[in-house]
Amino acid sequence: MTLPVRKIIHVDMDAFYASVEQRDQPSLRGRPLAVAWGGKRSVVLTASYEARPFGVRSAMPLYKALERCPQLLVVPPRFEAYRAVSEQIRQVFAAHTPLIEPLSLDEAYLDVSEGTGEQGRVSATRTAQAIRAQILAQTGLTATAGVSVNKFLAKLASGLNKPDGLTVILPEQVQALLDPLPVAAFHGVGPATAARLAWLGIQTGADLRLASEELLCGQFGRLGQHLWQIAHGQDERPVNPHRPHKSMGAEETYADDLRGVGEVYAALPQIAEQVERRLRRAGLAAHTVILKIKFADWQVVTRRLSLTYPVQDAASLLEVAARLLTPDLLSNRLVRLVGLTATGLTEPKPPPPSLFG
Ligand code: TTP
Ligand code: MG
Repeated sequence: MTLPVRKIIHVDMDAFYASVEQRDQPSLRGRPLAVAWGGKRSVVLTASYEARPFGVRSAMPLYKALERCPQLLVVPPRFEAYRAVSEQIRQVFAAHTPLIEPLSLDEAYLDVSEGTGEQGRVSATRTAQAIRAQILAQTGLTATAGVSVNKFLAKLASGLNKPDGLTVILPEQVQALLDPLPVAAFHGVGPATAARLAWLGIQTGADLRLASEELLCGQFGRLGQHLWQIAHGQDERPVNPHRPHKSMGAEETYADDLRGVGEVYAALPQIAEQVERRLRRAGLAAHTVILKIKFADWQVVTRRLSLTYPVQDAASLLEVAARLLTPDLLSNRLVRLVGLTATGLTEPKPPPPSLFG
């Protein structure tokens, strides 16, 4: 049985917060710009395309960005403006399909397999072009789109030709495109998985594609099957229209059980960084942090702490986790899994000087 071929579009606004600022303040146009809160823990939320050749990147500490680009202009974020644009682009999407999955304020997947027009199925490429043109007309901002047969390939496509681009990945191009990519470029591969794959001698898309499905499933369970499939350009994940995030988390299961507060604490930074990445991508911060521990006997305990300021960065998440991780929580038991979840999600606010005063 062959499944019907889907048509998926991934739309991503270019240098989103920075472009909105440049649109609204003409003096910022054509100049290297970072959007960032001021202050000690300040990081770059995004950089304009003029700043990127200097090596200024999202999530970089602001002081480092200023070292790389001393003439960098810095403005604080204005989330009401970004939310308003986000609303406008979602209305543009909705004119083309009801199957819209927003990933963040500036990014969404669209399933346009079924044409909405009288004429029935329409070309996904033409739909993507129309969406880009309508976004520009209505918001004054450029968007980049990727078109392909599934979510993974559509997102990969949009990343190939930024800013203000449109890329189509056809099925016959998939293997040549995926084979040379590092495994970290594949959906579902975080730093821990990348390290375990490297240990197995799997570094590239080609290595992943040629690995046996049994090996990957044996090592990674369901994730292994997913990895094998996406290395073959297969991704059956549907475009899921209703997905407001209530929480975001990351967890890690250890091949060798952890013993004691010290070993668990040492495991936390990597997990906190993953949670930070997810929060950043969604443009969200957390009022509450939950620490989850699963013991060797599979008993699970969780502890939570709520903060007056929402946090997003790994250092703050780690600070909270360290408060929750006390010797009595473990009481000398062996730990097989550690997780952190961020909940009470909200818009980021300027970071306080200290979380715990
Ligand atoms: P992205 O789409 O990742 O980046 P971008 O739109 O700024 O640039 P690109 O042209 O490469 O797509 O993120 C969208 C917005 O989300 C970004 O403008 C600001 C916010 N964001 C953060 O606040 N922190 C982050 O670390 C990242 C990656 C994004
Ligand atoms: Mg973007």
